[in-house]
Amino acid sequence: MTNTQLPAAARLTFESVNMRAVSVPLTNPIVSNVGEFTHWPLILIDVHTREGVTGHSYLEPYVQKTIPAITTMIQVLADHFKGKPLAPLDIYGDAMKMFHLVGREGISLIAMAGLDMAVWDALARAVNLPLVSLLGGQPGPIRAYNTNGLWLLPIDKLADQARKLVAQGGFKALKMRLGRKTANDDIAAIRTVRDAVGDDILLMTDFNQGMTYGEVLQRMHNLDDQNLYWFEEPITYDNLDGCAHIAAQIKTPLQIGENIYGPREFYKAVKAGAADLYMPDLMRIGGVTGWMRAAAIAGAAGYPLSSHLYPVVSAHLLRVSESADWLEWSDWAEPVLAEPFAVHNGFATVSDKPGNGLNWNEAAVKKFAI
Ligand code: SMN
Ligand code: MG
Repeated sequence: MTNTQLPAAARLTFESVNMRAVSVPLTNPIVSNVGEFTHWPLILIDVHTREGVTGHSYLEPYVQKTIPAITTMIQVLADHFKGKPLAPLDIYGDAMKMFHLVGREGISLIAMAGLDMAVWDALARAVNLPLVSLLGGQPGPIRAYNTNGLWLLPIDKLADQARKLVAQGGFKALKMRLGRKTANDDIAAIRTVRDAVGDDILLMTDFNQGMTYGEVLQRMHNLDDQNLYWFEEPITYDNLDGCAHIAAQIKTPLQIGENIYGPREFYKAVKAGAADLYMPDLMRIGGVTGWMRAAAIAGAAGYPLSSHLYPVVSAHLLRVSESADWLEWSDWAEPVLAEPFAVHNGFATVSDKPGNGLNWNEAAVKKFAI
């Protein structure tokens, strides 16, 4: 079917992209094995169509200095797709063909993901459906854990923060960061959080790739009886064999995925038996298109699938993922969003509004512009 044979509402043509960078302050600054951040940079992306519908997305580039490299790549793609049908799978395929000469991962895929999410948003808005419905599912709840704090802080700061994090949305699960100097320091941190919120709150834990394989073998066995819900990224993300060995030796489920670039790398991780649980990040897995392909692999292989950051858009995708598990809820982008994405009783809810749920608070975008 050519573009002109489609019903009018779905017949969209790529016109241009508009990008704005902002940096928003974090309520609980990040202190982790991947860096310390007091502010969180975001690239806000608007894809304009010739027919007048606009799609929104954002990227979280972590390192502010990399923003020009990412926006340059997005502009390269936008120039290439100008005047072409707004067909996300064709756009993705075409972009991957272009990228095989410079590498399909890293900034190439990050740029593609940013564009892809906005393209899908424009399509959903054009047909007046929430993204989840366009993808064949329905709006509704998804269970969420709070990731907004419990960084590698002094242990006496953890109890108060843990109680506040639970109260932020009636959460039944929190993520805390581990990988302190010694196993005993980690155990003291876990005890402090448990004493503060009780044993019924599930505790996800994240090492942010902070340990060597040798250190992990010792540390994980020490922590294996702490009733933790998962161990996330104990070692460098691309050591799939190392992850597989660790997963085979510990009782606590091993979680990875936020640093997997695209469905092909996702498939390699699954084939290597690198983890028990997976949590793709929309920016690195390749946007909506990349997510749907990775979700099919996880579903077929029987691995639970959670999300990493991007809660608003990820919630739509979890609702259509066969093995959907947990939404990682962060409020870091909220200062520039028109509507808050609240959690009640531990559940976030995908609404029936058209699109992926992202609209900008223009006054805030101005205020936080960089
Ligand atoms: C994380 C996310 C963003 C910044 C630092 C660390 C973490 C997570 O890996 O899974 O939330
Ligand atoms: Mg993580």
